[in-house]
Amino acid sequence: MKPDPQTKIILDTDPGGDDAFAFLWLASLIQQDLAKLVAVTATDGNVQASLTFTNACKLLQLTGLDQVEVGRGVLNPDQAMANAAMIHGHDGLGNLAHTLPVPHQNYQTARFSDEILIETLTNYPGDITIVALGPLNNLAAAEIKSPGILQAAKEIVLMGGAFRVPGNVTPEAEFNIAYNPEAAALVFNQCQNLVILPLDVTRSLIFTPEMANDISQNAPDQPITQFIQSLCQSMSKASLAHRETQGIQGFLVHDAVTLAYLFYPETLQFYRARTDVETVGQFTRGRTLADFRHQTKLPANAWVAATVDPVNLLACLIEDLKCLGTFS
Ligand SMILES: [Ca+2]
Repeated sequence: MKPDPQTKIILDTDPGGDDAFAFLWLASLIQQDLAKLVAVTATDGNVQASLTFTNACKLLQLTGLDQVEVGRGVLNPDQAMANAAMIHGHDGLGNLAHTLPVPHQNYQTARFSDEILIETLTNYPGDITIVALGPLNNLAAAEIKSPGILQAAKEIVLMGGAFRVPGNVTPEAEFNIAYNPEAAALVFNQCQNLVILPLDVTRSLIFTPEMANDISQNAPDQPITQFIQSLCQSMSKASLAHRETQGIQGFLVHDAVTLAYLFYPETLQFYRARTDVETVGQFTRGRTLADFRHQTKLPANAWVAATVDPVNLLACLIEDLKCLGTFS
């Protein structure tokens, strides 16, 4: 099933190595007229807000989408959780950001991401899909300023949480939720239009250097394919060092799974549930929960991905990234 070609997407992102792969996948789908990118709302997360803004601008420039507005991330008031530069490099893009084109957008003069979210959702109620790839600082800020605004989104498709598997930054919590649990809890509590792609499904999405080679072979000299190769090498090294891939050379393209849901839904299976975020536990802060009890409970607010077909999902990603190489 192909989505409505008029599907309008806001990408809320903290690039981020795996964000970059989601970005490139979306760029390919846009070039194939399957999606429209309305705005990018950068968010504080993997690295600080100024860097995620610049990285988002650079990725847009790389893919010929630099006319799209980029918002600057609302800062996370709680700085207790370290960012993820140990995985994504000090620049957020595997220390490769300097190899990408210099953006024309300016962080200091950019609008804040929550402002863009509020304006766009107000102008297109029921028509915007938010694809959220980082901590939910911007979404929560928009909801606080304009209560009810997030329900105006068609869907909020987010990568985050760990329901029946361990976390990745604490024994119980996944990074995007743990970085700002209060923001995540607010979004979970105010919305019934959530689609959650947790670690439960992303842990088996290992993108390997062989896959990068496969994508590159038809256009090895293109900046995009060279970036894919280099980023894969850099991320794989960090991921192996942090034992994220069961000893396999490669890295987890967590964020890309959001696009699989939107464009290749046959690669995933979901359950409908009431979900919540723990905000106070000494050991469980940032944990995500689904209520599986067979009794009266609060209404469901989310579809949660439970299983994935990683071979088919990665094959779809690879085929679309090959198209991107030939477009550039
Ligand atoms: Ca991310």
